[in-house]
Amino acid sequence: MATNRDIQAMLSELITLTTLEEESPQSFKVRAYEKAKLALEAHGGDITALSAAELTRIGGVGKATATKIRELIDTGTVDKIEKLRAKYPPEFVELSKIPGMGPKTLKLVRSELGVENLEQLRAAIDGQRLRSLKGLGATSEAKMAKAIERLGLTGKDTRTPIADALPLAERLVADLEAMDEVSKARYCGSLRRMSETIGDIDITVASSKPGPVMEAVRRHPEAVDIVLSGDTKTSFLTRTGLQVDVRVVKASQFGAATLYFTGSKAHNIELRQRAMDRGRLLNEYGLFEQDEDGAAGEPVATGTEKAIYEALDLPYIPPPLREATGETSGELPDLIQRTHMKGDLHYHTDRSGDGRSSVADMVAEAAAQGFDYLAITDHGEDLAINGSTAEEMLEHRDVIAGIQTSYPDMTILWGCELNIGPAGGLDYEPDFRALFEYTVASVHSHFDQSIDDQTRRLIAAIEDPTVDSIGHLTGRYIGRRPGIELDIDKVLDALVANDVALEINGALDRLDAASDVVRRAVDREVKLVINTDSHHVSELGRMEYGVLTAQRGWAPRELVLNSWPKSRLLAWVESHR
Ligand code: DGT
Ligand code: CA
Ligand code: CA
Ligand code: ZN
Repeated sequence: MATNRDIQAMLSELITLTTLEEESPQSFKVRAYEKAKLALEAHGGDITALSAAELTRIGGVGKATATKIRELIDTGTVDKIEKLRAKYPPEFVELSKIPGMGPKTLKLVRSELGVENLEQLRAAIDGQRLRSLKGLGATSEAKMAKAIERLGLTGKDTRTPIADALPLAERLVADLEAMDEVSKARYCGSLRRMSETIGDIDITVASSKPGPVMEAVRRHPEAVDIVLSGDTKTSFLTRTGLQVDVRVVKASQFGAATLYFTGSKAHNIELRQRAMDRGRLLNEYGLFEQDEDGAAGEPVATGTEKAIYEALDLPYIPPPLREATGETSGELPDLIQRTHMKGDLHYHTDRSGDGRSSVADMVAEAAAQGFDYLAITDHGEDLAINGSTAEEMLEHRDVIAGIQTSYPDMTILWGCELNIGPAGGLDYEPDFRALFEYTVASVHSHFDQSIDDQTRRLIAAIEDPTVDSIGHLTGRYIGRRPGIELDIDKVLDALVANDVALEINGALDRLDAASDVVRRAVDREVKLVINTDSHHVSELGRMEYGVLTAQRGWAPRELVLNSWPKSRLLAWVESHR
């Protein structure tokens, strides 16, 4: 049975494939699919119950799109997509992620140079064959080589961005947990540790009946290719070639198994050594007393990770910290937790061109999270069609003030997401900018400058007295667009000197600042702020991912300003004005 999510996935694929077919992301057909996708997302209800005629009554959904949606629901496939897939295999589609590889260029390298995949593209670049093509030169060749390198695209062992792997893993876990035979299921591995890219997904299931569980996994709609079919372990590939390993263990050994399969390998080695130092053995089945002959004897702890850590004289170590970077040897910080978060300070409404929910709905959703404060930060005027003029922002202020009266317990700040221009300039006149009650300044353009220029650019924005925080530091999209290059030490020093906060953006394709940057920021006591950057009411769950990324950077509660009580947060904001 197709779900709303399948329909969204189908439309995403149609957008990608049709962009290639029509040789432009601006083509009429591509725009129609994009409009339909946004309209259905905003619609919210169960789409699968609607007829084609009812679908077209949702504004934004055209007749051709409605027919394809019904085709997916009724037959499980869409003929048009099958045809396009045959013409554009996944390894070819993947090339479109490379900056500079627009659909026209892709078509050209395919027809002129026979390039079908990354290996062949690399060879063409190495052989300086790209520069012979119309519209390309030595410079674009060099840029592309660099982009391939920085995106981490490596052909066969391509890693999957967390934004693609996590929703899939959550869905698989939910499907497994729904089975009567399953008592618990959890995704482990690099995904649970919040790595930015994932080699494969590791799922551990607690069940006393592995047979039916393995059968369900083999029949799962995501499993298009079974690579290993065992009694307690099944591995399969998804349509995009991502491998999923599912292992079944006894409920009494679930903790030991999830500990082992969460890794990292280096963390496991430290734990095993610690066990040996205590005359014990640690493996994927549990922590055991060691017999005289060195074999595993009486179990000490097996059922939960917490019990095993305790028996090793360690506090519970949250998965994002399990990287063998000091977590088993010293004190852990008083780590930030999701339950500490008291507000969101980077938040859009449909005042922004790319915002998709009304200000009333967005505020209601924030209040439903129990937030004590909220900063509405729609885009400044320099962001072309997505931005707002000064007059529009003033009207918006009145709208927000009107809504504020209905939420006496939540303080709503009238804010702005300022655009950091190519040389560090910001939107509006300084006097007008100073009116905003809170600002986040971010890079949205000019990704190709030198590291020195980018560093100067960021520091200029940080030094501007109207800036409270820096949003998504590098502007990267994991696996799709490398961010700007920065001298991180200099930027962090400027943040401290100007008491400007560094955002950890919870959008899964951003997770920016990255956890390694966060850890360096924590060393310098840079103030942090964890935000969702929501553009739609469905996006507030990103707070959890932001918090996990902050944990991965060892962020203590004290440094995260939107975990502070309202009075303290407002005093800090006030001190900046
Ligand atoms: P990935 O999949 O490359 O993103 O990274 P992981 O960390 O998910 O690695 P994976 O899938 O190869 O293995 C999952 C976990 O299983 C790993 O984090 C730790 C554990 N593990 C796997 N092989 C070994 C091993 O040889 N020794 C130890 N101690 N642990 C292992
Ligand atoms: Ca893995
Ligand atoms: Ca694995
Ligand atoms: Zn934003």
